[in-house]
Amino acid sequence: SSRYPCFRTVPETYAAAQALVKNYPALATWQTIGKTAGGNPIYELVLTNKSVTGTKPRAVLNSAIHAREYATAELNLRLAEKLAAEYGTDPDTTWILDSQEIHFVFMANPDGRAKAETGLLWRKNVNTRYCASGTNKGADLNRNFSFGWNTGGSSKVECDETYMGPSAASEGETQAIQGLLRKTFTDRRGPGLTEAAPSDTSGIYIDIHSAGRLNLWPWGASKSAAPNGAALENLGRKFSFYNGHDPMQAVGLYPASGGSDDFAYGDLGVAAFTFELGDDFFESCTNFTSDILPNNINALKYALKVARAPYQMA
Ligand code: 0X9
Ligand code: ZN
Repeated sequence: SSRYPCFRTVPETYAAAQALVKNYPALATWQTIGKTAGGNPIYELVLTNKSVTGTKPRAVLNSAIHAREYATAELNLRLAEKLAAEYGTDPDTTWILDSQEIHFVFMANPDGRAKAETGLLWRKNVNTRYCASGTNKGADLNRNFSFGWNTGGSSKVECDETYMGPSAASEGETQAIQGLLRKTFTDRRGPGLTEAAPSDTSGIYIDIHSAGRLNLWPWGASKSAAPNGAALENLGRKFSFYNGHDPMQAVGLYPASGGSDDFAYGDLGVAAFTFELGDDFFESCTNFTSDILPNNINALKYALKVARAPYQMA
């Protein structure tokens, strides 16, 4: 956008995704996964070599669930563009797209993002039912997921930045992501159960946020270690090797319930991480291009390579 020149707007992002489908029809699919509070569609892009059929392990990469976290959607889109462009020449990428399905949600909160693009420091969705007489309308989508909803670190006050919503998964945006995760990761094993077989539909979920340079893993609402917290920590530390982020259990940032990471891990038994990119919501083009983008592309590519490793055991 003109205000933030390194970060494409909602319509620019959708146009770029549709261009991928047009230019790489053997790899790319663009489809609707749900609707926002304002009635607008929420989309996903799927990348995989469609001529290799059969059940493949999956990865879901989500971004911009918090409206003002600009660098997150651009990173996610740049990764998709890079994977499509280097398929057939880069051996890692060719392996990733032959053997796995990668699901990208670039704009998980497009109404909120469009509002942020008008110059506001917007975080929540734009559900005008909440905070009707105030200005800070909407719910914090990363407090609205149904696993462990309302178990601390989220607000019941409608005008607050971390308003959890009136009930678990009350928001269309939350329902879209939960629905995508449930349909993509069909095991529904929940935490503490058995290791996945390599041929099943498990994989990895990464929710991309900013800021703070952190790689976070569940739990985010409870101080207790996740059932396979040691394996999650091990993987989080490997991501840190690529992106330079500090690795920690999400609760170490602050306790917050109803996050999408805890849902993916707790409800579905999928290895789940939250990346917090960079130092600010508005990164300079220099920081983004020279640091955040290349280092996190490497971390995410590594994540896609190991998505079918037994880390998804929960
Ligand atoms: O508070 C959040 O939702 C995330 N940080 S942010 O500054 N981008 O708002 C962190 C979420 C970590 N995960 C959980 N607490 N479940
Ligand atoms: Zn965030």
